[in-house]
Amino acid sequence: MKLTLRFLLPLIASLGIMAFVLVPFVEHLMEVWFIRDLDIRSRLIGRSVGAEVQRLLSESTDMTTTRKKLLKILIKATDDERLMALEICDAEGQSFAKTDSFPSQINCQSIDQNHPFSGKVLQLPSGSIHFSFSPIERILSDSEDSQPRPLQEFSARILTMLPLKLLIIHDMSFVDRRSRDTKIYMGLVFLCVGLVIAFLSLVIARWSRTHWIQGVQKLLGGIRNSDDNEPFVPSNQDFLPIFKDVKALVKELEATRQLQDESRINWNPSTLKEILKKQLDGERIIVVSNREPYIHQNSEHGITIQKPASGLVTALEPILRACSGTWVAHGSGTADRQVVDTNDRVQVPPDHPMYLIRRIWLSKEEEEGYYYGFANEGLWPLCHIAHTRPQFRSEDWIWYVKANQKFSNAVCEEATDSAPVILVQDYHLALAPRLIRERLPGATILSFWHIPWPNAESFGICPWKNEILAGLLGSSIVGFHTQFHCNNFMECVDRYLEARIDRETNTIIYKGKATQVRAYPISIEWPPQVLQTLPTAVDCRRIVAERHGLSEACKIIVGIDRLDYTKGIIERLRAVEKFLEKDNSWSKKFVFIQIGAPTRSTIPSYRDFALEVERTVHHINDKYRKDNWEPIVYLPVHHEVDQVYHYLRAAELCMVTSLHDGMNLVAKEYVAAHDDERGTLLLSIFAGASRELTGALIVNPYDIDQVAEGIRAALSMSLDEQRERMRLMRSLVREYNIYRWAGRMLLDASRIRLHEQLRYVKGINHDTSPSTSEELIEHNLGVYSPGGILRI
Ligand code: GDG
Repeated sequence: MKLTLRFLLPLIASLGIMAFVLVPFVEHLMEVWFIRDLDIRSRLIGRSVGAEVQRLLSESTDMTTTRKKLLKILIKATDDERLMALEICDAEGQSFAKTDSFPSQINCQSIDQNHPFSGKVLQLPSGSIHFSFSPIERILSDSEDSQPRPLQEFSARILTMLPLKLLIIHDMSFVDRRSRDTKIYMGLVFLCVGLVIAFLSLVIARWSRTHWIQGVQKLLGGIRNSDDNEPFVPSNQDFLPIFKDVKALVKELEATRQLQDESRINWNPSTLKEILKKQLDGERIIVVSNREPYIHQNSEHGITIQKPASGLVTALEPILRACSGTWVAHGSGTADRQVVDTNDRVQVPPDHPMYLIRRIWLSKEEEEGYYYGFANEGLWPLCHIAHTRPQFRSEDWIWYVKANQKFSNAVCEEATDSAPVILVQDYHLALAPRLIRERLPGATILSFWHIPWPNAESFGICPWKNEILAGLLGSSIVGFHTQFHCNNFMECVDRYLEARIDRETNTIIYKGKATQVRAYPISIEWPPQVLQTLPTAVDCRRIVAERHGLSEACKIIVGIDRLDYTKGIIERLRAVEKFLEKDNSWSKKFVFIQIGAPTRSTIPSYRDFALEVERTVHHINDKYRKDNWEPIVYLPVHHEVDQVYHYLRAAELCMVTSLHDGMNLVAKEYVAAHDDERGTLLLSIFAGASRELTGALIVNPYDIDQVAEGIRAALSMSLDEQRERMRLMRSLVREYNIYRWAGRMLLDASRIRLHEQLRYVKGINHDTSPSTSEELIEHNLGVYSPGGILRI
């Protein structure tokens, strides 16, 4: 119905307007024609009546008889339907003879002497009339072709009257009638033509619409069912102009739907692979980090492979195994150079290769300045605010810049196309996103900052704060573990850079490029691969107890960390001391095993810290040693992953007391290790994990009494309560696993890519900074809002 009206109304309106303009025009034209006709007619009448009048005059001598005869001629002539009246005037303008019907408003004086025959139209009360005159000058003989008679043969009176004039009045009421009829006919013609055109247009429109709908349906179906191997090309050329737009939109909608289904997705390696393949048009990703996932070391047994103690490696390695690709990292092992190919690449995992490591070689000076210096003596304490003073040296900064350049170059070399997906990891590579962006403008760069981000005042200490911020803003997305860190980052950008910040969508526009700032709480793989070959919790407990000579009743507490001053190891030891101090009846009934994986040991603050830990352990053990029982077992050596899990699985309590920690994966690993649903987690409120693992006993590590009380509560906790807490935490880690972490980032990245494609299709200039709110929204298109609504 709407379609019909859409066609009918404009047609009727335009035809109405045409009729309104054309009818008066046609009317005028017809009037002109009629007047011309009447002029010609008047001339003919003038001639024929004039001839008769002349003949009569030529024969007559008597005035009265002549007048009577003349009148007869006039009356006979007006017998015509349209000829209304006639009058003969003499040379002096006196009426000589006229018919009765001659209108009183006109007389012999009304004649325009100069224009005989050209009629005038006059409006009289009785209707319109056509008025003209014809001169009767010549005196003819009997026959038409004979010579005029000499004037002296006529009576003197008649001679004085010459030349006579014949006034001719035509009735024009028939013109009005015709005009009225014309109007009606024209109206009817317009109506009929209008109806015919409307009908035809409607039929054509309906046919075109059906044709288009079928075409678009085919297009959508074709795009949806196509894949990379069989790309869809529309057969109908009509759809080529919108093909790209529709393709991009279909993908965008699919991505949105996928996102809305995110909560229902069972996140595992295949879902991640699927996302990469379907949403990002590829299966390979490039990860770049300082730390490598496999370190080849020379040992007395030949070349051995070590998995480093690193949260970043723990998190990222399953992603690379799932997706394949290349991991660009510093080759830090003593045998690393021996195992790479000519392109510095090696396939890993060694027993079942799934992806490549591309190794970067750093000189001693580079490593000192970039890694130990700027990254770990500067940025690490700066971001952790753990009361260790950051050291910023300009020599270190220069090495940091050079090393970032080196890593970025390698990334660009590893890219197989112009728009790769690149995951830049951590604070060692803050400048890399911008350096990569300069060489690969089409890349999707996801940077993840694994450690906390401080507030603007604290960050302001860094002499190169602007460079660090600008470097990170080369990314498409910058991720942190918590929204709190995102806010701090945006606050810093606001304070130190000239950038536009849209807080509603957490987007920063810097130098014309949009960077989204999002919270992606990191996690671990579920279930951890290592558990497949791990003994049961009971067996692990037995093995650990045997190894350390513990009785069956002795409860095991573990702490597993890199030997880092941010992990709160000293505070943890003091809490154990306090626990015993408060209630010595626990003596010999528990043991606290602390694994301290050596880390950054060339840095003085780390060396001092390791010594302090050792001293504290000795002090407490000396204080509470009983028989051959010591409350603390300190293992300051690197352990293999399965060994780490043996301890986690064996423990009744795991202590994570970080003074400040981005997330802390040990807490999640402890939960994952306990499929027996036993055990308790004591967790620092300053670790990002405390936001998620609400089943843990949350403590302030600076409050030693509180932590000691936490130990007591955990060791006395009923099995039911342990189970309840553990179930809660396990379901969370299961659902929010590392595949979900990466998947969410990749989905966001895919939306950004689609958005970029749409902007490209729409012809929006990429290099201009959005200045209006509409442009800002354009930039933000593709941002997922928590309600699952895509902003377009
Ligand atoms: C950063 C952030 C964030 C420990 N000792 C050994 C060993 N480990 C493993 C653990 C765990 C990992 O190292 C440590 O992870 P964390 O998360 O505790 O911490 P960071 O290394 O500081 O990592 C942190 C993380 O990045 C991820 O984003 O959570 O906040 O600081 O997996 O099991 N592994 C081996 N031997 C050991 O002796 N093999």
